[in-house]
Amino acid sequence: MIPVTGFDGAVVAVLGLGRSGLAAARALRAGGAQVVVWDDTTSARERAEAEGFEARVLTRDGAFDDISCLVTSPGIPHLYPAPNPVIAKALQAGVPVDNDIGLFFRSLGAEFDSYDQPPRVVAVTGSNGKSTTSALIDHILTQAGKHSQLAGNIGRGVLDIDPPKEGGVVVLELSSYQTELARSLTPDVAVFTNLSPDHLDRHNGMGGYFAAKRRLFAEGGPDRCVIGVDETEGLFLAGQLSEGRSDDRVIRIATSKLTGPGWYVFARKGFLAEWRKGRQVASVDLREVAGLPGAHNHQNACAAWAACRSLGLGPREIEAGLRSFAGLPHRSQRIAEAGGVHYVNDSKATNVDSALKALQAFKNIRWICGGLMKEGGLDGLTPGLDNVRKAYVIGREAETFALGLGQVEAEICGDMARAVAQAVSEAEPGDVVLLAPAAASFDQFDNFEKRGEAFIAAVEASLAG
Ligand code: UMA
Repeated sequence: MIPVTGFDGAVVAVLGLGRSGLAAARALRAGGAQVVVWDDTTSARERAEAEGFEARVLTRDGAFDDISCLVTSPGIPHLYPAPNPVIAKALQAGVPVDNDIGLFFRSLGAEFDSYDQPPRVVAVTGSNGKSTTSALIDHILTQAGKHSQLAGNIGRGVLDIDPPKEGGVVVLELSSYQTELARSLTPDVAVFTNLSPDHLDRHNGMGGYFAAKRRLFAEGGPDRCVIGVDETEGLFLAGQLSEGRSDDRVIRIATSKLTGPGWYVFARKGFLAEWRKGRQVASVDLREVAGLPGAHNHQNACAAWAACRSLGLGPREIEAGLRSFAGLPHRSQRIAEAGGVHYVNDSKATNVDSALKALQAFKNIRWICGGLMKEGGLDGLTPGLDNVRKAYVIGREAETFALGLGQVEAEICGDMARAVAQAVSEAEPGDVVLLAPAAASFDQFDNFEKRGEAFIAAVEASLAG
């Protein structure tokens, strides 16, 4: 745990007692604050009360009279579509609103000033690939013998980590919810992977969403900025941050060739290349890297490469880390190979955009898809459908889903066990049985993780039988 500094003796309120909130409450208490808490769910409040925290109804009149700061959780709206009533109350009372990320950065500064080699923080944001990129950076650093810790949107509250060691690195995955609110945001290296529409209700549209992510690169911000320039927003951001055409502050990354005097890492036709001041510095064949299949993962590899170079690692060290990366569960996760057939779990592909990337990453696909359909229809999948041999459709809306797949042969299977059994029985050597649903899981599963686990269990059962 990282004790939060600056609130010794002050009353601080924590709203939301999930992974980030509870860790924040503990870290504030460790730093000497008097913590009062609230969560709209009774069981969450009771869990905190059992740890000795005082629950306070923060919407009642005068609730904020003695409070110095409100610390809130990312899942709780703080501005759009409308602030949560507790946050509205704090804003009306003129009480500063912060989150665990802001507390982390302010505490890190004070706590570790005495180190000869202060810890360095890498923060990764963007619409897609931030979990894989963050986990990959952490893996490469660990393999290279550095003390690295991974936290943030990836599932671990940032204040929950151990105090960083001398020369250690903290890798943070940050969502737009987190970057929009944090009052202190000072990473040493900041990464912007890419931008596509997401969470628009929470940011009042695309402009608000981009603005939330850009806070990571505020004036006087990171020493090194790694920016994906495949989209206009990334190009614009890189232009704003760079100090000249051949500067060292910005490393541009892309899925097409970049030329010029600057610092670039790009992946094209399966090869990663690093160029600096007009000369190629390194090149790696990513087609042999099993844990990172597909162009979207090659972009993640570029981002991780650039971040690790910024921390002083050499090309050979980074390449070794890429090769030994196993991938994250439920994201292009290779789970089995039998009789020349590969089995891949991409349950995280909950929308058309990410499912398309999975379809473009493989050939001869026996595709398990369907679930709770999202707005916008399935037309966006068209560029990937040539790689599909047959679709095995699951979910309560399987028939509607199958109708949206055009010319692709589709069988309505209904549930996961049946879809997998059918795909296994029909697969031929060279095929890939791929779960990439292009839909949410909630019609049949609690979440995408449970759906992925059901796929793995069904594959194991079918192969054993
Ligand atoms: N709550 C209220 N009132 C509300 C809403 C929620 O009291 O109106 C309470 C809930 O009862 C619950 C708590 O708030 O007890 C949940 O807070 P939360 O939703 O912020 O969840 P945490 O457990 O704190 O997890 C958060 C991130 N969640 C979200 O951003 C929604 C986790 O990212 C993150 O891993 C974790 O902090 C640690 O940093 C998850 C996520 O879905 C993976 N992220 C989104 C995404 O990736 O798309 C942004």
